[in-house]
Amino acid sequence: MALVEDTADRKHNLLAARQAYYDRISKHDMAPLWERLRDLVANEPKTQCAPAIWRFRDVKAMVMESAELISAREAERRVLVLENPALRGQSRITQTLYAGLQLIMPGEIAPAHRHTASAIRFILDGNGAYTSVEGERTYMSPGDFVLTANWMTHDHGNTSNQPMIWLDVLDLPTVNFFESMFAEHLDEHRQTVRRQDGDSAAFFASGVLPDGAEVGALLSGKLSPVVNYTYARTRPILERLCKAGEVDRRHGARVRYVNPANGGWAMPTMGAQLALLPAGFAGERYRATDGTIFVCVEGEGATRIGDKEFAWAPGDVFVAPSWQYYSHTAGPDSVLFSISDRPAQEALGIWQESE
Ligand code: 1HN
Repeated sequence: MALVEDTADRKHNLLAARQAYYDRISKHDMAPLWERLRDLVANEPKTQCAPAIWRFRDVKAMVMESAELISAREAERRVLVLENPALRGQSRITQTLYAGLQLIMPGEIAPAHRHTASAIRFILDGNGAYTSVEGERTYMSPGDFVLTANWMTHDHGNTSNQPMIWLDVLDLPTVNFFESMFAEHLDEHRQTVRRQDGDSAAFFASGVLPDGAEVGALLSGKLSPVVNYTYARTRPILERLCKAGEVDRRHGARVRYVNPANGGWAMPTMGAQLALLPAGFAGERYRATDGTIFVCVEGEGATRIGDKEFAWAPGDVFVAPSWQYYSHTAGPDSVLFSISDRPAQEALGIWQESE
């Protein structure tokens, strides 16, 4: 009996001594690793991020309302940030990616600027607004995937008679994590247009190259030369994949957006894909370490993420956190766009997937 008390006593003294020691070393900006190790090195990814969905039919009216309160010019970019419900206040949809819904009204301009963060636009609604990227002005339609890479000057405008809404995804949390953000504004609101709409895709993603093109830079480049991967070009390829029987059990008939010169991801920090889930598709479960943002482009279906089920329809944006199982089912033929930080994780050698 006495022995047990003695042990408990000694344990108590030891804990008190440790705590006193921790307090002392803390004053010198040091901490005991052994108290932290479990949090620092988990046996498998423990995501801070929650699965979530933003349904277009619920949020469109709120996005439209913002036009009555602020102009695109005053806002610089009139965007409602999609904040992961578990990461509120951090302007992010996953730990590494920012996402937002941007509205540009007829006649409006979003002024020219550039920054070290890379951006993509994925068009949800409206037709005929443009973005200009490094001298190429591209008019955009739903399903178009548009790149604004690191340090490329970009401005947007809407010369159509309808509002346009698109999804922006930027690697802002990643760039800010590395504390490597720079940004600058152009004197002119609109940059000079030096190329025809579609030049970059025609010149660099068509199986021919302009004679005299600098192939070396293209091949080694981490960056695709293409500005707009239009839905009109990509969608029929999904149909062909289906007909060719190339339907993945988990992902459907899927393509990735690449740098056409070398087959690598279109950008170094973010990787995007487009998938056709044939009518009645019941996908097998899958998980990977890249938390992934999905957008429904066509059709309707549902995605089970962890123990939650999210029904989706066109324009809906949803997010599957790192290492959580997900599986898709589709009603009619359905198209899902997806984007994640996979290229960054692959470059660092830390990306993993499992069934
Ligand atoms: C940006 O440049 C755009 O160009 C959209 O449309 C959203 C969010 C944070 C920083 C820069 C755009 C942005 C952004």
